[in-house]
This record gives sequence, C-alpha cells and structure tokens, in this order.
Amino acid sequence: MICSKKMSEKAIEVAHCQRKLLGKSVNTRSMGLNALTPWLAPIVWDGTYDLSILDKQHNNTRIGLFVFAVKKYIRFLQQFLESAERYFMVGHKVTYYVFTDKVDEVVKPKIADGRILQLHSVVADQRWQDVSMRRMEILTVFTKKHMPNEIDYLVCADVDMVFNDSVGVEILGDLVATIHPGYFFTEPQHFTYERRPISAAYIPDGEGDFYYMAAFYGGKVDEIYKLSMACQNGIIEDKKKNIEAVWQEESHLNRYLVYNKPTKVLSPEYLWDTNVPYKDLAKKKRFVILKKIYKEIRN
Ligand code: 5GW
Ligand code: MN
Repeated sequence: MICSKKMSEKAIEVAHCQRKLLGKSVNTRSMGLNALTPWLAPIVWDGTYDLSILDKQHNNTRIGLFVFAVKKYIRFLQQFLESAERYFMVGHKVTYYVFTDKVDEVVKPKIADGRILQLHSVVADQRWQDVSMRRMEILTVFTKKHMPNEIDYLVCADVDMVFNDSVGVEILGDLVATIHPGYFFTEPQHFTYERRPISAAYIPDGEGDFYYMAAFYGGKVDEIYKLSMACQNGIIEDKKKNIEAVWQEESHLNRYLVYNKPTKVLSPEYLWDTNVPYKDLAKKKRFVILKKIYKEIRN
C-alpha cells in the first residue's frame, strides 16, 4: 500500500517534470530546447513524432520545394537536387520549383516517380541583396497564380545547402519556420532583428521569440502567399525610403513571424551549420549549410 502510494507520487513528479520540459522555460536562452513553444506550437526534434502515422495522414499531400539559383549559385543546384531526391519527402508527391537565370545550364538529376522538376527563368539582379529579396516577389506571384492548383504545402529553401538526413512530412504545417543555428542560445534582446523604427521590418526590444533563418521555411500555399506579400510590401516600403533592412528579406520574415506566430517550429536539425560549436545538440543533421568561399561566390 505504502509502496504503491510512493510509486504514484513518483509518477506524478516525473510527469510534472516532463510537462515542464514541454512548456515555457523560465530561461529564454534555452527556449528552443523545448518540444513546444509558449503558444503551443511543436518544435520538431528527432524522436518527438511517429513518422509512420504522419506519412499515412499525408498520403495524398502534394509538396512543393521552392529554390533560387541565379548567377554563381547555379553551381550548388545539382548537389541540392540530388540530395533532395535522397532525403526530401521520399515517397511523397513533390514538385521542385527551380528559378534560375540560366535554364539551359541546369543539370537535371534523375527524378523519382511522382516527382516533377519545373524550371523557371528569372532575371539576375546586379546587387546580391536584391537577388535574395527577389525571391519574395517571385513567391508572391507563384503562390497566387500557379501553386494553388498544383500543391498543398510549399517549402522554401536556400540552394547553398545539402540534405544530409531525412526531411519528411513531420515539417508540414500551416506556417513553419526554422530556428537559426547561430542564434539558438542567444537572448532575444541580442537577436539581429531590424531595430530601426523607420524600417518596415522593425521589431521593438522585448518582442520576438526566436531568430528564424530565411534559408528554410514553409507552410500552406495561401499562408506563404500572405507571408511573401507582407515581406514584399515591407521591402518596397523600405526601398521608397532608400533604406534596406539589416538582413534583407530575413529581417522582414522575422518581423512577420513575430506577429503571425508559426504553427510549427523546426529545430536546428533542419538548418545545421558545421561551424556551430555544440555539435551534439542535433542528433540528425538533416539540412546542412555549405561553407561558402566568399571571394568566389560574392560579386
Ligand atoms: C550571391 C552573393 C551574395 C549573396 C547572395 C547571392 C545569391 C543568392 C546569388 O548570387 N544567387 C542566388 O541564387 N542566391 C539565392 O539566394 C540562393 O538561393 C541563396 O541560397 C539565397 C540566399 O543567399 P545566401 O545563401 O548567400 O544567403 P545566406 O544568408 O545563406 O548567406
Ligand atoms: Mn544560404
């Protein structure tokens, strides 16, 4: 009798600790280590989900992967697509939306059945800052016009990356963003948000939850339409004032996500940087940032 009472007390205590782990941490620096955000969105880590259940739920789901490869970044495209064929949404219906200024130079990888490669021509902006911002403009057009009939969810990715482990339907949600691996343990007041009130990307001190990286985010097509419109409008407003947000479209993305909380947050497993010092943080390094040789790539 006494023994079983003790046992149940122990069980209650353990359950309480587990809930604490899931809930809001008092220490904002380690908030990303949780499995839930304070607004009850899951933070996706390996081991927090059962993929066989999710795969069945997404039996008929159509997924788009949006990627830009203009100018010298076209050199990353082949490896990007080949790694996506190995690891990205394997067994599901996938459409690649590739935007490049040199459609003829694209080396098409072998694409599995049920997967489609769309190549689109896009102008190459002179300034690199404009290249990454141009993605938002193209996103507004495609999420409005073409994608609603073709796919259910869209995932947007940088091309200077490689898939290195499975990335599946566990990442799908209405609005999904990934924690920047470099700001994982950073206090919110030190996030590199746009801090000038004159910019449309402005985030006041005291607001904001995570610093998200613009290299991997996604959601339902209509949600990405709303997101890209908001970011694009912000970029245009700033241009009219002759200013540019500190991290271009990433600043506008972060602003949007402060006031439109993502319904799912991806842990740094989904944006791994081999320069990050705490190597054991991510069991799986699913989508890895390639080191750039700046002199070669920047122009
Ligand atoms: C080139 C030089 C400097 C910055 C960006 C570019 C560039 C980016 C380009 O010449 N061509 C191009 O297609 N991009 C696209 O924008 C790629 O999809 C790239 O992954 C994305 C964001 O630019 P990144 O990867 O240089 O940005 P960070 O934040 O990863 O350094
Ligand atoms: Mn990048």
